[in-house]
Order: sequence, then C-alpha cells, then structure tokens
Amino acid sequence: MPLTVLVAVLIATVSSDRLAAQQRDGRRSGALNVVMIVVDDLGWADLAYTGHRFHESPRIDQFSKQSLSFTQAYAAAPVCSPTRAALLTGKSPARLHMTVWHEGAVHGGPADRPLRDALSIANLPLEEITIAERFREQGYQTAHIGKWHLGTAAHYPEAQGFDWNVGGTFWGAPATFFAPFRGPWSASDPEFRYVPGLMPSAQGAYLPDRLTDEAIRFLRQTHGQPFFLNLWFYSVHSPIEAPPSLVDYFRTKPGKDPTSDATYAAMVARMDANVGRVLEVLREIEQYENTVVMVTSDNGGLDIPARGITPTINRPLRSGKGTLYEGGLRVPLLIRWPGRTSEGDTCPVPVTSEDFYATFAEAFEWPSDSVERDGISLLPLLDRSRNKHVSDWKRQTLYWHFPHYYPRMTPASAVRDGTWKLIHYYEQDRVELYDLATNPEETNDLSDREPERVGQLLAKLNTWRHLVRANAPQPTAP
Ligand SMILES: [Ca+2]
Repeated sequence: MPLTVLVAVLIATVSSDRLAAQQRDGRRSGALNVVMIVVDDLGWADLAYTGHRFHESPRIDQFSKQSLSFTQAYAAAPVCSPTRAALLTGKSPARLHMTVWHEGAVHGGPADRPLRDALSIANLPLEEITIAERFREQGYQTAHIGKWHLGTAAHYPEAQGFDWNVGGTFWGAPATFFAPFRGPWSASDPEFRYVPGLMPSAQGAYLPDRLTDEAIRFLRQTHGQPFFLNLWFYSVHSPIEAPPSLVDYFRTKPGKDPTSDATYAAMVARMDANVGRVLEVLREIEQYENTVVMVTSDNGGLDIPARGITPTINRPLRSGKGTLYEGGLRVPLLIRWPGRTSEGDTCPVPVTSEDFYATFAEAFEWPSDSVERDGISLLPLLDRSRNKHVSDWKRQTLYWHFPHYYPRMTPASAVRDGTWKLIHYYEQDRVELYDLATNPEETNDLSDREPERVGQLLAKLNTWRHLVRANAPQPTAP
C-alpha cells in the first residue's frame, strides 16, 4: 500500500474510532437532547394558555411560561400523515406526494364527485432522510412512542431511524383508549386494530398514561447518552374517550360552555398531565436544562362529529381539521430551547412543521446534502437576542396543498403571502381571498374586490405547485 494511502486510511480509521468512542462515551460536548411532543388533532384554541375557558391544561400552560410560544404556527397539512411526514423530513406534503392520511391514500377518494382525489403515496419512502436518522448518525438514542401513521410495517419507525418503537403502526387511531387497546374500528370497518408494545397493561389502563410510562422508561435508560424522543400522543384524536372520573369532573364543572364536550376536555386534561410527567422526569434525570422540548399538533381541531361527539371548535378561527381555513391549519407550538429561547416569550411570525428539519440541521450542524426541502431554520426566531427583531425574516410565503375531499371540503390549495391568504378550489377553478390582518376569521372574501392581488397570488401558487410537482385531482371519468 502506498504511504499516502496508508496515512489516509489511518486518519480515516482514527476519525471513525474517535466518533465511535464519542458515541460510546455518550454525550458529546454541548449535545442537547430533543423531545418532540405532538398531540394528535389538538386545536389552536384547545389549551387554557391559548384561550380556552373550559379546558384545563395547567402543565402545558406552565411550560408556555418557560418557552417561546408561536402565535401563528401552521401545520403543513390539515390532516395527520402529511404533516407528520413533513415534520420528519422538512419537505412539504406536496413535494412528498403524501397529501392525505394513510388509509385515504390506500382507498382513494369518493367516486361520485366531480373530481377524483389526487394520487397520494401511503407510505413514507425509506429513501427520505428523517430527523431521527440524522440524530442517530450523531450518536443519539432515538425513540418513537405513540401514533405513527406513516406506512405499513416496512415503513415503521424502526425503518426510519428510531431505535425504539412503542405503539407506532399504520393506523391513525386506536380502536379504544382503554387497555388492552384493541378491537374492531367500527361496525362498518371491522378491521382489528391494536397498539403494540404496551402489554402487560392493567385492565382499563388509559393509553396516554401507558405511552408516557414507556417514554419515561426510555428517558431513564439513556444514562447520559444524548437522546431524541418523539412522543406522538394518540390523544386527542377520536375515539373521544377518557377515564370516567375525569369525564364526570368536567360534566359537572361550573361554567360549562354548551359547545364544549366533557369527554374531550378530559382527554385534553389527561394528555396535559402526561406532558407534565415527561417534564418532571427530565428534571429528575437532570436533563431539563440540556433538552430542547417542543409541543405542537399535526392539524387543527376536529369541529365535526366523531362517533356522535363534536370534540371542539376553533373559534375565532374558521372551520377545522380537513380544511384549509385557519381553523384547519393553525396549531399551538411551544419551543423551549436552553440557551436560545426566553421564558414566556411569544413570536408572531408564521412558521410551519416543515421548518423543524432545517432548524435542527442548523443547530446540530448536520451534513449538507443535495435534497430539496421546503422549511427554513427557525433559529433566528429562537435566539433571545433576535426574536424581538424579526424584520430580517425573509420568508413571506407559505403554501398548502390538499387535493382531496373531506367533509365540508373539496380539493384545494392555499397560499399565505404576508397577511393575505388565497384558497384555490379545483372544482369550478374558484378562489377565495382573505386579509388575515383584519379578518383572521376568514369571513370576508375579498377576491371580487382585489382582482390584481388574486392574480398575483394565484400565479405564485401555480409556480409553487409546478416547482414541487404537486399532484392535481383529475376529472371523474364519465
Ligand atoms: Ca391529526
């Protein structure tokens, strides 16, 4: 072997040995842990700190006082799977061609409407680079706990960078929130669902409690090695179920608003208590000051009946899950990043779940690659010295693509540019235009009065759809 090659090999060996040693030793200097908590279907106004007057969320409210609260955070999509895929990859659902939830992609949309749903993939491709894979490359222990909903078994969390998977399957919801967490989904869809990895559980144990038990078990065995915990609660998605004593508490709680549901309120409260348990354990293992903690949701609150219960309303925002109105897209987002965010701070800049990959990539110095992604790093907004000065924030435009039917919704895309938002409906090629600065409720369609602005925004939307090669719905064959 020529000497130069030998030297190169030795250097490479030493470097990889050093990396391996660092990984064995555990914590590299300054390596922060990351805990990402996603609450399924949690609405923008569902928490006390975001203004709900009946629900109780003392632990997350307290956490909001220690973190940076984004007041205009958006989900990448108005339904589950696409937002989750965007969150893990930094790509928009349109670019991923994953624009509807898993079962919706498998079964396709309704056949009796003017359009057929656009094609959507049902499984997050293994070639996609996830944040878990990046963390693991850096020697992190990685755990996914809870809802996954990103593909069949070959695409489960274990295939996307997670050492642990408790509870993650291709289903978007459990048959029941009570142990043994299994059974047929419904009379019309008798598929037998289950939540793996939680047995034994006491009869009647409640799912978010058990998932949190497992998250805590993971945290306690990290022993100083950096970790990424992806805790994706099945709460507060349907079936709307909660421990009876807690439901009774809310049923008899004074001041109950007729639009509030006691069982849903109990679901929110118990999820909140479990978020509190995770934060307590982080303190107990002396990692709270060394851990980035995020709390968010994957889409707006469900404001239509599920098994006879209407879980929530997103007022003053319009509509809810499955639509491109603000109620379907806006979500709570809290980030506590030791050394960056300030306690109790708020940030009004619009951000999206597509931004998390780029944020971690910058903060943790992940290797650059040639992958085209959509999000941008939120670090300038997090840094305490700069988050009051967002005038240098360059991004003005956000896009959504939901070319599918959903109750109250026909296939559509949307663009937000500054404070203006245009929604384009494929049926009848129709648009709506709102000024969110003066009308965040989206009740005053200005498209007839602002034809020039409509033209500009539609051109932007069309350019973007072309750029990401978005799949469009097609006319139903005669
Ligand atoms: Ca969801």
